[in-house]
Amino acid sequence: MPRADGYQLGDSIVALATAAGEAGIGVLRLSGPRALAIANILCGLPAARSWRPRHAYLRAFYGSDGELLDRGIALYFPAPHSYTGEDVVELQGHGSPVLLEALLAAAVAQGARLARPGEFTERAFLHGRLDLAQAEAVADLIHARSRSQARAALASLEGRFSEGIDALRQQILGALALAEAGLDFSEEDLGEAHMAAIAQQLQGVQQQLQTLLQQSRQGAKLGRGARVALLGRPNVGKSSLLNALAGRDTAIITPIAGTTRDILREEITLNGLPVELLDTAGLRQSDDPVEQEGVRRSRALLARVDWVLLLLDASSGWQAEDATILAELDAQRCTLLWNKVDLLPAFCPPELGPPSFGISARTGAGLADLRAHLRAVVGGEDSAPYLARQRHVLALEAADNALQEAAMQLHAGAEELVAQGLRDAAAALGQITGAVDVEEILGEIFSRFCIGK
Ligand SMILES: Nc1nc2c(ncn2[C@@H]2O[C@H](COP(=O)(O)OP(=O)(O)OP(=O)(O)O)[C@@H](O)[C@H]2O)c(=O)[nH]1
Ligand SMILES: [Mg+2]
Repeated sequence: MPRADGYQLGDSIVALATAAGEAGIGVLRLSGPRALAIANILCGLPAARSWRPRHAYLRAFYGSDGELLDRGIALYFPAPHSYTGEDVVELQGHGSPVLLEALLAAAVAQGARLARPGEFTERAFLHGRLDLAQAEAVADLIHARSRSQARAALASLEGRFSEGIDALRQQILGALALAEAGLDFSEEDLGEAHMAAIAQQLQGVQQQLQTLLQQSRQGAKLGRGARVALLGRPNVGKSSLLNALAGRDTAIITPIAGTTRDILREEITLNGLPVELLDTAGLRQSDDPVEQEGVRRSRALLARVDWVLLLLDASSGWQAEDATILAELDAQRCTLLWNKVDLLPAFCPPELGPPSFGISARTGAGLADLRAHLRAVVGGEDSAPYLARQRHVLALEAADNALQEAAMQLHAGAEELVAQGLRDAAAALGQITGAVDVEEILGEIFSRFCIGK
């Protein structure tokens, strides 16, 4: 199956499956029709030697010049019972980058091609070992930054998401068959009983799709994490709060207004939910072109965040500039934080609309409550039943639109268009698992994997 980018399923590919750097062991993985022949040569054996499947051999590993490189464990997984669905050999040696590079070079000298990122998993998909959503879950599991993400990615890898999609797609195809059967009698109108049967099925799938859509939105949010911006006048303590929440001195803090010019990022985890915190330049009128650019960037950021923490200075109270900033924000997606409460004997936040907290970035007062609040507003209370991607959410939305269209056309009695709507919905769902032609998106999906997976 040659592809424009030179992809050849018949190639035997090789990569280091373990991360670069020194470690206890390092694993070289070979996949393809010549995997075993190449492994035999690397182990100093005749190329045609057969191996017991899934048996751990202790073998010597030789470099391309025939020099002994290492001694380690060798495993053979014959097709189709392997990760890729092809013949796979794993050589597990000492985790020395020097040795592993030499072993890799020896495999290439014997005709193996260096695997592209994600190519092992791409082959697993092409051989039907995994569907596309499961293949994506492999990468998501590897890249998980929290236990919740890892748990949800594993659920997707185990097929929880794909099963839901497949079941729904089958039902839509069932409704389509019914609608198409009606088309054969185009002389008469669809019988009323027939119409009612289609309507009932359609209603059922629409309901199930809503559940899947809501769950996958949750899953996509867990996957990418939430993005939260710290905004406010200069000197109110935005950078101090970033450092306090992140637990390290990322941002420079000074008593000089206008210290932060660029957007600074820190990732924190709120009860399993990764949150990207963004510290911004204080919003004010300035003649300094560098600060002006910082202010412009702070404002531009607003469209791309899930939530805004508007910082206020409790010691100076509500100011006209604060009101100006608040007016620019979506009051449904922001929280008011009265910082520096340590400077006051007592503090009770005034009622201004959005939720308000008194905090001190300096002493840490109120930060535990703030974390719990933020977790609730940006992440919801529950973790997602599986991990999903924006691509999946968009496909489900497209399927939802197509089903609505089908329902409308059914109402109007346009059978031909009912069938078309159902066909479109099934195709949109098929894109998620790769059940329909997805050739053009494969490169994009697998290029984001690490090499060796
Ligand atoms: N007493 C007290 N001082 C604070 C607190 N948080 C910040 N400060 C002080 O306020 C000053 C400004 O803090 P920054 O964190 O740099 O403020 P900022 O909002 O990032 O300022 P710009 O980057 O200039 O917009 C520094 O002198 C901090 O030490 C707090 O909770 N209590
Ligand atoms: Mg700052």
